[in-house]
Parts: sequence; structure tokens; C-alpha cells
Amino acid sequence: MDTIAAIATGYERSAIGIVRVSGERAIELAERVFKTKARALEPKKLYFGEFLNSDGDVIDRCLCTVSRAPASYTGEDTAEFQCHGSPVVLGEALRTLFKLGARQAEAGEFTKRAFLNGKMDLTSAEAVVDLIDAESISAAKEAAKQLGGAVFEKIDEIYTQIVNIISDFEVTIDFPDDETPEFVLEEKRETLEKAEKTLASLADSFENGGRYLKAGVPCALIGRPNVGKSSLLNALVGFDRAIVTPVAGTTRDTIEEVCALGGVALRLVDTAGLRDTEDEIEREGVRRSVRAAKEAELVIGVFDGSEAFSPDDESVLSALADAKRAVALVNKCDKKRVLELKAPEKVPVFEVSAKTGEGLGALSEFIGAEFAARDKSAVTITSARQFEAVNAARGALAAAMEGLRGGLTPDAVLTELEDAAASLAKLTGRRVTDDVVHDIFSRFCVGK
Ligand SMILES: Nc1nc2c(ncn2[C@@H]2O[C@H](COP(=O)(O)OP(=O)(O)OP(=O)(O)O)[C@@H](O)[C@H]2O)c(=O)[nH]1
Ligand SMILES: [Mg+2]
Repeated sequence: MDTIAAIATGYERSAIGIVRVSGERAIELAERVFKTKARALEPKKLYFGEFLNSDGDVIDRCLCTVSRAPASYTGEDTAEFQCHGSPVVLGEALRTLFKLGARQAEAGEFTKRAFLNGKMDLTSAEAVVDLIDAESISAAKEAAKQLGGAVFEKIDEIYTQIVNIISDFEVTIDFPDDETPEFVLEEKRETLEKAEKTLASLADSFENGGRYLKAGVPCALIGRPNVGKSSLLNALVGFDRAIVTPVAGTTRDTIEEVCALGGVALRLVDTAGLRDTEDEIEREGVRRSVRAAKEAELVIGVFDGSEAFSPDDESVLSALADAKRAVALVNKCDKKRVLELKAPEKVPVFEVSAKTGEGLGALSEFIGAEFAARDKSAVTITSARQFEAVNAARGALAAAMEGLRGGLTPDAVLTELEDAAASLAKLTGRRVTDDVVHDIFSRFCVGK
């Protein structure tokens, strides 16, 4: 492979900046640009020395380490320079390497090479970008698990089982009718059933939380005007995102912001206060609030604890009753409590104050308990791509088992098993098209 180079740490001024090089000439280039007391750069050692540009000028005093194929991230020879984090220095170092024949790495090209060289499967490669993009500690933990091969191991075990069954089955089919050995697939039914169950639980893990791990759980803050929805949004995200005023009807359009609560990423949507109004703009706002509540996985109903229950609070209660999951916040608990609230059963109620932050800790714990993975060792599917592949494999396995019970010819059962194996191979990247690979790695940053 040709030799690629990139700044791995971005173009911001920082304490340390890393330049990576990978490919056939990586170590040779490192030896040419890096002057150190050692006679040669040995793998996995950290050397202190000088980085020289093409005019022979010292542009940095930095550290360098090299790795030899295949014992490196990419599976190729690599060199890494830990420079001072000046964009000027890093840019000059990169230009020096380009002059010597390296070329700029594309987004994700280091990890793509790792995948193509068999250093990691496709689910682990996807986890790299998920880890970098993680907006909550739950998302990071799941990505780290997947990076360590958790999804791959589960899927690949099933893949191998199916492939073995296919080859046994092919032997059986090749026999003439009167000499067919014992029906092998019948014996394997248990294996297939177990595999189907595992795939079903992986698909469930996506439906029950995994799908929101990266994007955040969609949450709508709803309530009548002035109860403090925007103040709560600001308190939860930690900065003045939404306009707050004592005027009822301040928020008109929905406002969305991601925040991490209880280790879970929430996609919080602040909405216009629910009330009957003649104002055309506000009416559209209210329509959008209702829609946000319908689309939310969690509806957060907000009430003003310092005021008596009002007819406008009624529509909030019914939205909570209709929601998939809901919680009621009695806000302004820094003031004297006047409100009497009869929240629907199963809707937990928290007394909070957007002003002082009281009660937000309890809300955070509730969110953590509700949405973070309960079984820490369980594997969660977090991408739609993986979910589709798991479901396709599961469908094909179910059809194959159905076929075994009667119905299908052995050839048809075999086709279903092959389809299941193909879907799993697509998932882990054992058999995958260039388009899918391109699509996955284009989400990466340059230098990773
Ligand atoms: N004392 C006290 N005042 C609060 C609290 N939360 C909000 N407020 C005040 O209540 C008023 C309304 O707050 P907002 O956050 O704009 O209320 P809202 O629900 O977004 O209102 P609309 O956008 O009009 O629907 C402001 O004057 C806030 O300062 C709280 O916890 N305690
Ligand atoms: Mg508001």
C-alpha cells in the first residue's frame, strides 16, 4: 500500500499534536525526517529527537515511535510523531512527509486499512467512530465494548455455526435419495434455534435503547406557558440556550439540544407552552409541541408548583398518560407549594427548581436507571445497519427452521441458511461491498 500521512489531533492549537504515517515507506520516511541519537528506530519504543523539514531546519523537538507490520493499528509499517500542538508546526511536518512521497490520508483511511488488513472487523471499525462521536458515557461504554469485539464475537459465532451446518447439509443433498444419511439438519435444529434467539435479543437491544444511544433519547418538555420549560432546558444543558422571560408564550418554535443526564444522551426538545390562543404564530407553536410529544420516547411534563392547577395543565396530564414513557416535573420548588397534582399512575413525579437546580439530581438518576443498559455485560446493537443485517439473518433463519418442520425442499432450506450467513457476513465485513465500506469510513475524521 502507498504511504499515507495525516494530522491525527485536529488543527486547533493544543499542547500536543500527532502526525501519523502508515504504509510501505513509513519507517524509512520517519528515519529521514527525524534525527535522534539512536542508530535506528526500533518498533514500540519512544524516541526523543528533532524533526527536520526539507531544508534541513529543525521545526520541532518531539517524540517518535514506529511499529512494524503486522503489529500496528493499520497492520502496516507505521510511524507516529508527538509534536508540539501548533498547527504551523504540524502543517510543516506534514508537507515535509508529502515532499518525500507520502500522500494525505483520506477520512478514516488508517482504520479502513486496519479493516482491509484484517486487524479489525467492520463492527469494531464502526465503534471507532462511535467512540469519537459519543455524547454520553453510556454511548462511549457501548462503543468501547463493540470496539473490543463484543458484537463481532456474538455474530461470528453464529455465522460459523450456520456455515458448518450448510456444508454438512450440502453433503446430505449430494446423496441419492435411497442412500441419504441421517437427516443432519434435524440434529442441528437446536443450534439454529439458539442462534435465532440470540439474534432476536440483539435486535431487541436496538429497539430498546440501542437506537438512541448515539442520537440521544428524544425527549419533549411540555407544559402550559410560563411553568419553566425553557429554564429547565437551560439548566439541563448548562447554558442559556432558550430565551426565558416572565411573559407567557415566550417560546414559539421548538428548540432542540443534546445533553447528557445520568450518563444517557437526551435530545431535549423545548416547546411552546400549551394553551388555547388566538395568536396564529403561537397556535403553530402549540401544534409543534403536540407533535414533539407524540414523537418523543420520553415526555417530560412540566408544572408550576407555586400556582394552583389550571385547565391548561389538563392537556399536559393527558399527554403524559398517552406517552410511551413519561415523567412529571413540579418546577419552582424554591417557592411555596400551591399545586395539587394528580399525575397518571406509573408517571413518576419530581419536585425540581430550574432556578436552584434542586431535584435535578434525582431526575438524572431516574433517567440513568430508565435508559442506561441494565445488564452491563449484554451486547447492544447501536446502528441501523447492524440492526437490518441482524433482522435479515433472523428472518432467514426462521424461514429455514420453518422449512425444516415441513413445507420447504432441502434446496430451499439451504438457500435460506445461505441468506442468513450472507447477512451476518455483511455485518462483520467478512463479505461486504465496496459501497458499504466507503459509506462507513466516510463518517470518520481525517487521521483516524
Ligand atoms: N422561582 C422560580 N422561577 C422560575 C423557575 N423556573 C422558571 N422560572 C421563571 O418562570 C418564568 C417563565 O420561565 P420560562 O422558562 O420562560 O417558562 P416556559 O415554560 O418556557 O414558558 P413559555 O415559553 O412561555 O411556554 C421566568 O420568569 C423564569 O425565570 C424556578 O425554578 N423557580
Ligand atoms: Mg419557553
